Amino acid sequence: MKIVPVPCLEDNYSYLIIDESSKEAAVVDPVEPQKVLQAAHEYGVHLKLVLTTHHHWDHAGGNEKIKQLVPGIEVYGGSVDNVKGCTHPLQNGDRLSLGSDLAVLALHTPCHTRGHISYYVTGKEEDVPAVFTGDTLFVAGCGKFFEGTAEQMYQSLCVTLASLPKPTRVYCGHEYTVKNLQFALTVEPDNVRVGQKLSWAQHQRQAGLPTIPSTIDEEMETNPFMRVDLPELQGRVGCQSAIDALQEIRRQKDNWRG
Ligand code: GBP
Ligand code: ZN
Repeated sequence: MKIVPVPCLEDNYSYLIIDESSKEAAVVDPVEPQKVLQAAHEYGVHLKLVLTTHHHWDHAGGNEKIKQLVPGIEVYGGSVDNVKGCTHPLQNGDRLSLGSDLAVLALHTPCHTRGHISYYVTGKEEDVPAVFTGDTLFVAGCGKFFEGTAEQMYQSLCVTLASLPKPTRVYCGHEYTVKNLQFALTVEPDNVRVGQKLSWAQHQRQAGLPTIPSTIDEEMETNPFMRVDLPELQGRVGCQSAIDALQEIRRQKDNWRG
């Protein structure tokens, strides 16, 4: 399995997921189809599937165009999300295969949007699994609660995604890492790993490099939204439950001007 990030728009990421044996590829959120086709050409791969994380235009807005450019491409998206150009609506737990070695599992991770899907991809025995989390889980952050509740985001982040194997690589929908870690330090000023990751992320960005992938393990250690089960963190934001703490941290982030 090979993953190629394709930066798009201001701070979005599309991704090519390549099955190296067959040279078949899937693309996550191809908002600028030309850039994705260019990358597919460079790697000599054939695009078979579009995996849409959610209906927002900066993720699904390229679907109609890529269908014109790649006849026969299959477009997947959450069945309750009204994804533009969707040909194959997905439910939680649906499985797809890509080429000879890759398997894709659809995980319903609602709250940012009602039908948001994260895609968990596994390959050959030696491949580390990957999850494409769209605008549900960002590196050190999470998406705004546009179409759901703190209960749903808790389920999506702290149950569904947190249950994946710890080494799973996390590929998210936007490059928000530096701001997210600066905010994370306001919640947990003594979290050494947050401070260390912030200076690493600043160096990456100054060098024009991405800060993805993260891992599920790293997110459990540094992402305040995934740490709401910790009583210390609940205490710091004046809450007595994980869901109240998640709601409160989201409220603080919505009002935070870093
Ligand atoms: C920033 O920090 O860079 N520009 C600001 C915030 C995802 S994109 C931008 C923002 O609000 N981003 C959204 C988010 O969830 N951020 C998490 C956070 O700030 O902590 N979007 O483009 C957003 O989902 C969109 C598109 C939204 C269509 C609604 C519709 Br309808
Ligand atoms: Zn979004």
